[in-house]
Amino acid sequence: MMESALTARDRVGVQDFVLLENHTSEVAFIENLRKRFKENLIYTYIGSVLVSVNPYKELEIYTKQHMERYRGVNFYEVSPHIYAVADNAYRSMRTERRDQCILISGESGAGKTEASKKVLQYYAVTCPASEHVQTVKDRLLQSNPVLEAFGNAKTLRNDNSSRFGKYMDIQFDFRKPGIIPFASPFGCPRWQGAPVGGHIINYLLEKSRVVHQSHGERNFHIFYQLIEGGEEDLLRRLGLERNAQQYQFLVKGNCPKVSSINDRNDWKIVRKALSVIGFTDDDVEELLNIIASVLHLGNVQYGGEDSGTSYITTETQIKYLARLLGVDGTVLKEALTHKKIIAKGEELMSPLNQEQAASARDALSKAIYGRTFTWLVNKINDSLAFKDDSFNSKNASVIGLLDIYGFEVFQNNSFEQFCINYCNEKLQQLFIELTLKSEQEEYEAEGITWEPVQYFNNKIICDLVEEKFKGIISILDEECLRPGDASDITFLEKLEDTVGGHAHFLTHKLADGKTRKVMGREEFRLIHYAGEVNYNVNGFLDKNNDLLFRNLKEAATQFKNSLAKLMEILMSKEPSYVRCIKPNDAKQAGRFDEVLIRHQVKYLGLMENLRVRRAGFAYRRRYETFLQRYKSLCPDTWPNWDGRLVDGVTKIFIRFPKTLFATEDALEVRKHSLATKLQSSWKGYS
Ligand code: AOV
Ligand code: MG
Repeated sequence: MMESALTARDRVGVQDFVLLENHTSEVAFIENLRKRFKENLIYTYIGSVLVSVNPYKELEIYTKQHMERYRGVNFYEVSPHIYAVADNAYRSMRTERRDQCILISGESGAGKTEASKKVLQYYAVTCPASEHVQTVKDRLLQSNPVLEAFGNAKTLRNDNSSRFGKYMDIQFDFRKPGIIPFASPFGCPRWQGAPVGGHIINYLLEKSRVVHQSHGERNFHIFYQLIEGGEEDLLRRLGLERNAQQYQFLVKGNCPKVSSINDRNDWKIVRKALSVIGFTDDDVEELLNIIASVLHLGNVQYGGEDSGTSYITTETQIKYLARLLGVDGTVLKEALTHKKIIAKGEELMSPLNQEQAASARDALSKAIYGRTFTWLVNKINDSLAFKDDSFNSKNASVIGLLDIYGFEVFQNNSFEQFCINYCNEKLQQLFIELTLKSEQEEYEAEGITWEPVQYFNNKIICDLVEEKFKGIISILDEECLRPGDASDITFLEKLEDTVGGHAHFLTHKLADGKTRKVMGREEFRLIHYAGEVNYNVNGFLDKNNDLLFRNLKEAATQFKNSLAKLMEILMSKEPSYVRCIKPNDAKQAGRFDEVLIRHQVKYLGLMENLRVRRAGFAYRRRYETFLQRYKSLCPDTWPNWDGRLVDGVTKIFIRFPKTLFATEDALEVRKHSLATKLQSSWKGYS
């Protein structure tokens, strides 16, 4: 029996929150999400923003047939999907030649990385291709397993957690043809709009994971993949045993195996991906030498003399290290037990005590791994670069894909979480700037009647972290550069003095001089847009120094600057948003934890987003742009125009997408009939 439209809606909810009857009710919003989640409908729109709930199970919605269904079809005509977002961005880029970006946000484990992979797969399958393009598509796709092997790890929040931020530009070819191909006198040449290259920018890899993992977490996947999957003779050459428990750097979290991860299989995938990307056997050997060296370094042990000097007790490790790194064993031993100092203009080697030597070893391991990761990204970029003299920024358009590490809170949060969460604040700020704030400002500027929507602007938190001279990062830099008794604790004291009264900052000290018992003495708390996090300042100075030294000239941290640059890149493009929601903390399919979800709906600003969207306009373009595209329709269309359309000062606003689709369809029909007419006249001619 046919289900009536009403009962179907009852069962599966509405596919765009804009259609909710009670659009101001959070209860109705969550109920709609729940209904859809239950039916495995994980995607729902708020206008053009895609809300996605992690299903924690494989769904049959990513097949080639699904991709075809979304190809070239208007956004609202098919059910919501990440492919629709991808296709829409692609078509906007193609028709308007405007750079796009797809911003994927949500907390750790919400499904950002998976979503970004789906977008890439969609382009790889549906975009035009030639032989060269196929290679690029393969390389773009294969860069994922490689970067994930070296940059992702199991955390308590996510078994495949990104421990670096990634922004990837996919470059599309829009060179004008020398001669228009005979076969398509009016369409584009075949290669137009084909992906021909790519470029990746990586942000702040969590290097501390190389030497330490919290309980229940692992080091980066690659170590386990190599040990589990590496061929016998390879392991022999690298001096490794097939047992992760043997390696100090792999046992800290007491979690060598993860049920959702097959390291041996993943090794094969990564090994193949490296070849596709263009790594030679020598490159791979070099890379693995370094990975093995890090493991050997972790097993270097020290003994201590009464005099306070240290010596190495593990000769075997030194033997392997010397061979793998191609350095002399004696030099290496000295480097691992001494530091270079300059006294009276002369370079001297000063001995380190046991503890200092162990931290020097750890610092070296982190540095080696960090540089290897940068080298890897550079190699991948080399292989993705489209090297053709006639190709330049004028005849290329790009779609940028942003997949960062999500907001995270652990029992113990350190400098890494501080950076990760700051990064998420910035992304949220961008969302606010570009959707809630600018959308409303635009209506105002265009003189359109408008009831303002209130929202929480997290700029206040961004400022607290990044403001010049009095922001947390500035204070941290200052302490790092201050000679003398600077320590993590003096940093905390400075914070108390400078930002102590800020509404989003707390320490154990209460204003009346009493102590806040629930907070440790080495902690500060930030009230982030997404929740409260206590950060332990232990190690903040050292970890920040690690970033600073490369960049002393600039006197602000590299991370802050690189994020500011990223924001600039994103602001210059037309954004599409994917807002990912994590349904439960147990990583389980079918569990809809309402409290957790409500919290995310709140802090992601989805209700405000919906309110602005409800009252807003789906489409707006400058008059010239609109006219340029649709002028051929004028005589036929204007008399039949039925959509709601509002005049602004410089732009045209269309409230309902349906109107635009009708216009687009009319344009297609017109193009088609013109083409048919001309083709028949060609035929007649020949
Ligand atoms: P994240 O990128 O948002 O977290 P992921 O994209 O890695 O989260 O997703 C976490 C896990 O959820 C994946 O490994 C999958 O098992 C599952 N998952 C996510 N999306 C889907 C989907 N569409 N279909 C099926 N399973 C999915 V982090 O990187 O930790 O912030 O830093
Ligand atoms: Mg991720």
